[in-house]
Amino acid sequence: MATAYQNLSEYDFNSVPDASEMSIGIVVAEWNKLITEKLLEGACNTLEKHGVKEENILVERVPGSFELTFGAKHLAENHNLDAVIVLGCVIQGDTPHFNYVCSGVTQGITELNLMYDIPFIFGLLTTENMQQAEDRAGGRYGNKGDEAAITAIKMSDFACRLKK
Ligand code: DLZ
Repeated sequence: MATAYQNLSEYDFNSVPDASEMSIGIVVAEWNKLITEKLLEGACNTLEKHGVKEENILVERVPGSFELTFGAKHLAENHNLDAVIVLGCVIQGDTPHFNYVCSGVTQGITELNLMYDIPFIFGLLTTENMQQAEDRAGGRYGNKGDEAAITAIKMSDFACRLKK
């Protein structure tokens, strides 16, 4: 959770493994596109900063966050990837819809992590309002996309090391 104590874009550069041989899939939700495109930009920039080649970053878009699980599963099944990141932004409204979408994605991504040998990274903003989302999409609390990219690199390195 990003707070004044934890900026999403701050990390120790040297603690991140070399990612020049990694292939990473990213599924992005089109709902709240102004936010999710910023998450995507952050994720791609951060992956490339750590060596991932542009041609080894596979980006696919789905209509909303609820579809992220399906999109991530299909990316994993049809491509040779080291990790899949999902990026979305669910903003609380007047109905309980927010809760259903958030718990659907959380459960879906958890299940994918149990089903497959590659990590699925949860880059979903779940906020009360647009300001909180902006604060976490390149605003004062950093960018959730950066955090998701670093996590993808670390977890795919983790999976690779334990396989040997
Ligand atoms: C329907 C809906 C609503 C109300 N809000 C959001 C949201 O804040 N963020 C988001 O990513 N998607 C939202 N959606 C769309 C659902 O995720 C999904 O695309 C539709 O319910 C169709 O399955």
